[in-house]
Amino acid sequence: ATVAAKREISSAESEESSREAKRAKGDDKNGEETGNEPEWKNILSTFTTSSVLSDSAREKIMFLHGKIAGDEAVVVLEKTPIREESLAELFRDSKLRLDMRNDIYSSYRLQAPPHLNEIKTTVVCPATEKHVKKYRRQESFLVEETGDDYRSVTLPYVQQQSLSLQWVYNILEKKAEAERVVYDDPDPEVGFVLLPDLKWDQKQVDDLYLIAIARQKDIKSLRDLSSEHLPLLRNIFHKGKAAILERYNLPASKLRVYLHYQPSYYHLHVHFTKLGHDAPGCGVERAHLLADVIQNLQTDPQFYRTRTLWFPLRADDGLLGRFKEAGRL
Ligand code: GTA
Repeated sequence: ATVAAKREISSAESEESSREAKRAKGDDKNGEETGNEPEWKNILSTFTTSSVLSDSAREKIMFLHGKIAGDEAVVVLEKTPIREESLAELFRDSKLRLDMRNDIYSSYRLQAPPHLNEIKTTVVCPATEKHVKKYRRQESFLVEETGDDYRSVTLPYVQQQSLSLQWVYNILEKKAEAERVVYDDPDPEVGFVLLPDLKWDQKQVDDLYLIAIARQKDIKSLRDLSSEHLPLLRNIFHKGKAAILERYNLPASKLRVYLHYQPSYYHLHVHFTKLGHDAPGCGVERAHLLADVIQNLQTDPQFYRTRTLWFPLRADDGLLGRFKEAGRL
């Protein structure tokens, strides 16, 4: 992991230095997209918190609902892991205050330099009610969905109520995150874009999280897959793993490659996370290994259109209400 982590840091550093060079030349893509260069600008200075949607002291994360300049917003604050490469600087440049000492034991408060003490912050604004619900701590229920349930209950709900896919189209059309893309296969049938997931700060390979977004726009989820999509799925699987090995020096044996069912966003995408990193949504009730998906479609071309699938839904998820109304719960 250390070698891989170093590789990641050095690749992040080289990306940063090439961005610096581009900024200097005035052709930084991100700068072009926004009309400004990325800068320290506190759009959260006017954030007013209306509620804590959920939090975890162990995971050091907090999900907040509130408003930014009158718009509904969800803000996720997450303390970042301590990085091995910054230890020397951390010990050298921090302030240390003794809390207590007893025999050979002592405890301290360490005040790190601000740049070693950043909080990864995700902002959704304007946020819809669906975003707010997604991040609120909720009891979940396991739902059993037959192929017929999908067509009569789930599909009509998904067609009416899905979250916007604008961010996906922005990535595919290089209107956003273009400088973050790790691999791009432009083929309209089997092509995809592989890039770091919103949840990954790219600071260390230990919590690596990338997503591969299919270029085909008409595949909503696992349920739409049939054997005709095998070339696309195999392409994502093989080229995605190769690109991660090349960029992060992480072999396929260290990767968990899967699809979510139900996903939050109904455009086919595949999650690549590091084995051992407990990524949200990687449990058996939601994650379907891409290797299994490929095998199942090889055995039965209509596997995912006909089989019963199980998945968890939160108590206030509208889809759960539809399953109840249909007498399926
Ligand atoms: N690069 O703009 C984006 C972007 N968006 C909007 C979403 N993603 C993006 N990636 C890029 N740019 O992994 C990523 C998401 C997710 C994937 C969509 O696309 O980060 P999915 O359709 O299967 O939906 O995947 P999923 O996994 O439910 O989405 P999401 O948003 O990650 O929600 C998962 C749940 O994890 C949330 O309900 C939340 O409560 C929980 N969670 C736990 N930890 C975190 C965290 N650190 N940050 C955010 N959510 C977290």
